[in-house]
Amino acid sequence: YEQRIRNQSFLNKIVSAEEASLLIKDGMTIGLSGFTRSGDAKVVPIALAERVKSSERPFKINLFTGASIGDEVDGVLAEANLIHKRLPFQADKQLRSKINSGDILFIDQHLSHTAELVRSGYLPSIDVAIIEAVAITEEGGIVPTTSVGNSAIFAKFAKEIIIELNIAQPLGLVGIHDIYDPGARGNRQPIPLTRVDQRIGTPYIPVDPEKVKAVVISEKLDHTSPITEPDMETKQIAGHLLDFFRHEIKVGRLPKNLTPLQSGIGSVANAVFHGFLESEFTNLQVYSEVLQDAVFDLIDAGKVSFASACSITLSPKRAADVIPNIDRYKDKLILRPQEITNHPELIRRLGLICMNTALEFDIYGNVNSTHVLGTRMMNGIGGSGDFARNAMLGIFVTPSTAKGGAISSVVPMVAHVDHTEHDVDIVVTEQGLADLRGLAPRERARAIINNCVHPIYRDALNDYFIAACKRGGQTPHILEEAFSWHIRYAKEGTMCEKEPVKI
Ligand code: 0RQ
Repeated sequence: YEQRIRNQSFLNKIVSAEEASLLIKDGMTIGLSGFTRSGDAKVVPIALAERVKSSERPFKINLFTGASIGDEVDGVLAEANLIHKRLPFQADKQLRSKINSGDILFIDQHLSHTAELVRSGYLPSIDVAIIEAVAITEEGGIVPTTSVGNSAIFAKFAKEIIIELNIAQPLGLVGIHDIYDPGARGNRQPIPLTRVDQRIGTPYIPVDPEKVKAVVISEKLDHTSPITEPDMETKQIAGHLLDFFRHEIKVGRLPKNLTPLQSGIGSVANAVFHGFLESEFTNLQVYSEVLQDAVFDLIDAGKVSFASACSITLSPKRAADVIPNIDRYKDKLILRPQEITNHPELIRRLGLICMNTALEFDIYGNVNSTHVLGTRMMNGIGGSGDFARNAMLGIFVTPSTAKGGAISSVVPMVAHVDHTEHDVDIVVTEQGLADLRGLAPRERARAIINNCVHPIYRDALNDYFIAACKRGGQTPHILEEAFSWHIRYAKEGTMCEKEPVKI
């Protein structure tokens, strides 16, 4: 392992995953590497689950990560009832179900906030950080694999560290990371990043070697899922957005190569980036959290000149091509801590165009990204709030209906608010785009009803708005009817007043 462990003192810390898992005790708070199923610490948490499942004694941990991690850890730990409290984001079926039944406590957190909360001591202190690494430097620094997430802050504040040295990940990843710690608040200086392609830190996570109690050799790759190919609806959404960008260039509000782009994850977000492939846009830059397949397609096509993010999350097919050949992308890529990728100061300074996905939005432009029917957690707010609030253009996209037309994604009032009307500039569905900038609430409602609502719901929403305006108010509503669409869906399985529809 000499090529990967470049500090001799770490060689005699090598132990099995089972042995390392013994460092984790009941009641501890554990910080894991991993961001959107990428660079996850895996073998030690899996060994922990195996060990604890077969024991009679109750065992619970608090589990902190960068964002979602693979089902093999989140799902298994949730099923084995090992998680007391989880933060800041998740996307696992088992875990979601236990969160919604109240068996697991979940803090749904802006992804840039976790590091600040750890640093300030507002969260339980981290007992053990488990970090996946591709190498350990001469100084004893940790070189992460395909994500940085919260690993640097966990390693800094953890009492003990376990390194999962993943020898299946290529050494070509060394040099791709840029780790910068803004330090404690009170005496903090501006973050010296003014360009997407700028390096401001070290290519490894500095750690106190004394805190590293175990090094576990791993060959387990992340469990990613295939990306849903763009369909008619998502292509239409991308089309509306590209036309909007063309218009903004024409009137002189955006440069020809736009400003740096951020996009959320999922099928809609990927399709939007895909839309750039067949477009005239070139020399684009990406300053995002996650780089999905489409960003690498855009780099290959010469359309994206540089991409900065905190994780690379690819479909298995694309990963098999990109990761072993990561050297090819090295001069076009930087991976940073999520505190830096999602930092309000940098998002504002760089003038980002931020595109995230809504579950639903209302006639005034308030967005719900997280709570189905206002109560049941889907995944979490993730970085969407960090970006939307501070973006130059805060854009939310969603198909106009869900569940075959039984749900309208545009409703009188959202049943949970993640992004208030003040943070939302543009909303887009396959029906069209509403530019809300400079509009008062009553104007916003007109723009949204005219452009974004599916025809089967348009008249009903229009009727609601007209009746609400008769009651008056800065933001007119009929409070006793505001959630009637959600209530109807819960009772009758459709929001539609007429015959149940199937689109
Ligand atoms: O469920 O598959 O069971 O039918 O929600 O919807 O259309 O497949 O879209 O995969 O892009 O996910 C908002 C959840 C969208 C995601 C959300 C149902 C729909 C389907 C998924 P089924 P789609 P996507 C970067 C930024 C918040 C975090 C974020 C998300 C399922 O994008 O979690 O932006 N975003 N982070 O049927 C009830 C509605 C619905 C609905 C859709 N109004 N009511 N169900 N669905 N609309 C990433 C990070 O920060 C890490």
